[in-house]
Amino acid sequence: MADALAWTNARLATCAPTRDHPRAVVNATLICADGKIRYAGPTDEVPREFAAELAHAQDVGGAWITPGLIDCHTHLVFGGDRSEEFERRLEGASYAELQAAGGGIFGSMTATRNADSETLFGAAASRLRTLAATGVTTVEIKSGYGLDTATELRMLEVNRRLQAADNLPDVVSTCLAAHALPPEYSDRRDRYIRTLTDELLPEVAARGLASAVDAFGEHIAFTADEIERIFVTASALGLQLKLHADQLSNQHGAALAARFGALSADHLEYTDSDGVAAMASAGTVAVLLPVAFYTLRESRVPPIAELRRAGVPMAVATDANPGSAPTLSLPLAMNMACTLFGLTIEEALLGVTRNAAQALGLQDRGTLETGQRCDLCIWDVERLAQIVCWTGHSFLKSVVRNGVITA
Ligand code: DI6
Ligand code: FE
Repeated sequence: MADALAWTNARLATCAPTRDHPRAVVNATLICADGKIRYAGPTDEVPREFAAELAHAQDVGGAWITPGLIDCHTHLVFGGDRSEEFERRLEGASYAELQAAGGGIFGSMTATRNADSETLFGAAASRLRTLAATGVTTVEIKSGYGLDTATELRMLEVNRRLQAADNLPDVVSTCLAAHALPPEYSDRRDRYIRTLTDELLPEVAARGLASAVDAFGEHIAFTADEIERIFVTASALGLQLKLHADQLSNQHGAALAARFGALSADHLEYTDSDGVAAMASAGTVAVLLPVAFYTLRESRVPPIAELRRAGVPMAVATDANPGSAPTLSLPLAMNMACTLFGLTIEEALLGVTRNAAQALGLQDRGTLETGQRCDLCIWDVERLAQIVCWTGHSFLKSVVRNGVITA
């Protein structure tokens, strides 16, 4: 078989949903060709057609193989730096106060508007490489620091260049122009929403610059009515939906996202039982962002037990951004999801693989199953919990993206 790669004497965390197959396969072999997984299962059941591949398979000495990690919520394209706000928060200022004083998202907005595309691209590519070194093979990137038509489009064009670049994780692009009301519209809220629905979103859809539209539903951002208008337009344009929901207060964002059939509702610290029930019936994924919770020293955790009981799929992401989640490590987010939110190791792993793929509407990745894209990580660990338990150390032995060994 052309371009075949094979690993044997492995342990597989398949992350597959099938009941009749154990999620962990020991004494396993994984064979990929033409960028796709051709076989992932017990070595003694490898079909005869793969005899040649098996003969040349690399013995990984019992190492664990997981799907390539998927970071399904980031804000990686931005100008400037907000470490000064970090210092202000150490002195007691709150995130909302900093934003009210023209900082927060507005600080990044000014720096992003003032940065040229080359600078934005170079900085984002460098951040993507750092994320990739933690095992990430797919990354979602939101716009949302332009907050005017020209700069939002420019951010999404940077996403497009990142998608086309070699040697970077696969990029999924989301339009988050409804991230905050820009100062020049402070007394014209309706006008800003109309700019999005009548001007920006149609152009984003026509040019295929994003596959989804996101919004920040919060007292410091947009109301439910405003988000509804954006969602109605985005849906009609064939774009998928996501929502920053109930992060700082209960705005009934989870229920709103579910009502529109959104792929995911993200944050969810203040989501109530009705929100959880609505997400469960709509199949909306709960994206947990514990690094933002940690950075802002929040005290209220998302309703994990209820989400679990209702069977809502839970994903875990970095929320990588210069303000509320300055990190470029997805394993750190997994660690915090366990330590701060009480997820199990298996939930954290499913949260950055199968459930993260679902949060992005991607069906071709997130599990180690025949026919899936060959995105995988090989970990030099005895137990998967080691990956999550340790911070600041990488157990990665190798990363394969789209059938190509990248690390
Ligand atoms: N919630 C977040 O966690 C990010 N956006 C949002 O609506 C933070 C964005 C930032 O602080 O720059
Ligand atoms: Fe975010």
